[in-house]
Amino acid sequence: MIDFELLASVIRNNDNFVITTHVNPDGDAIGSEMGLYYVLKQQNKNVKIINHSATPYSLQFLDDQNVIEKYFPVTHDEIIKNADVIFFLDLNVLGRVVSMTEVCKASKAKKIVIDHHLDPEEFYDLAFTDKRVSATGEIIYDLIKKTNLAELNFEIAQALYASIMTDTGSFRYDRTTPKVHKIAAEFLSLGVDSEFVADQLFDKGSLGRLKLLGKALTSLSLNNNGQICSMVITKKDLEETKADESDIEGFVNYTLSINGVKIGLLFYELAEGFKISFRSKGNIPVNKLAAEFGGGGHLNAAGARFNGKKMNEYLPRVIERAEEYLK
Ligand SMILES: [Mn+2]
Repeated sequence: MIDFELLASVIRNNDNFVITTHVNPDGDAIGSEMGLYYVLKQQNKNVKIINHSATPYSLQFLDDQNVIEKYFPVTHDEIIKNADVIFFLDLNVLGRVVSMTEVCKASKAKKIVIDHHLDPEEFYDLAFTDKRVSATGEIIYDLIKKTNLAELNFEIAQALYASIMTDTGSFRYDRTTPKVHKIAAEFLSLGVDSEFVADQLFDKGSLGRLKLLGKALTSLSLNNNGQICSMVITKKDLEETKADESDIEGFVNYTLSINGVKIGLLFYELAEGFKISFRSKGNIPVNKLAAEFGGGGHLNAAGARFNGKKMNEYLPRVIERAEEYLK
């Protein structure tokens, strides 16, 4: 159980806050950051949101006043070093802040994780985590409800609605609990426009993104009697379609949309090395499969990065290991 009073007292008793999240932020990352930002602002705190990655176009509607800053050492290192508290949202491994890792380590700030992934790495002073909740945004909602830190207003509701909508796959995945729907109902009653948010989140793609999706879908192949589906995206695919890494968000879900598939794998080449996204149905623990390759994540959604490695050499081995999890 999360001790919300402890979290609230940390907020009340400090003045200078930095909020950050993981590389390639998704709707939960940006939504929970904005939600927490508004909570802290209602307490009249000094708050900076500083991220390794720029905010993807599809999430910029959550930050219409441009408060999120992309990390730039000259501008931000002193702020990060001298903050009282750094909040790490929606991540369980410090390395997920990539270029900000070292300055965060060197900071005198209290390091606080708010997250819903499994098995957090111990880099923090305090962690407020619950792997049963749908999204980090749901924890921010509970913080508001269980303490009197902030009033739930439209801005917060819209940010947290985007969090939950993203991380539940639009209210489809297993942690779409009755509570999640009650929270969503409350957000709608505060004026959140479900059609607008869905349009922003899902219908703001580029032509390049769809062309890349075309190539990715053409690459699909099945193994293990149709129970494992893999998708491959090469550097060349990205170049030819003029898409970028953030466009790949969500592609992996197509692997699970085929009848009979229990494990979906997306292999994609980076400038240096490659990355795999793992997805599964039911109780197949792809976070354990990912961990075999130095990655991690949730039971049904995980990832691993391979720096300086060749994708083609790993592909058959990963599929072979995945087969073990179907036995
Ligand atoms: Mn999340």
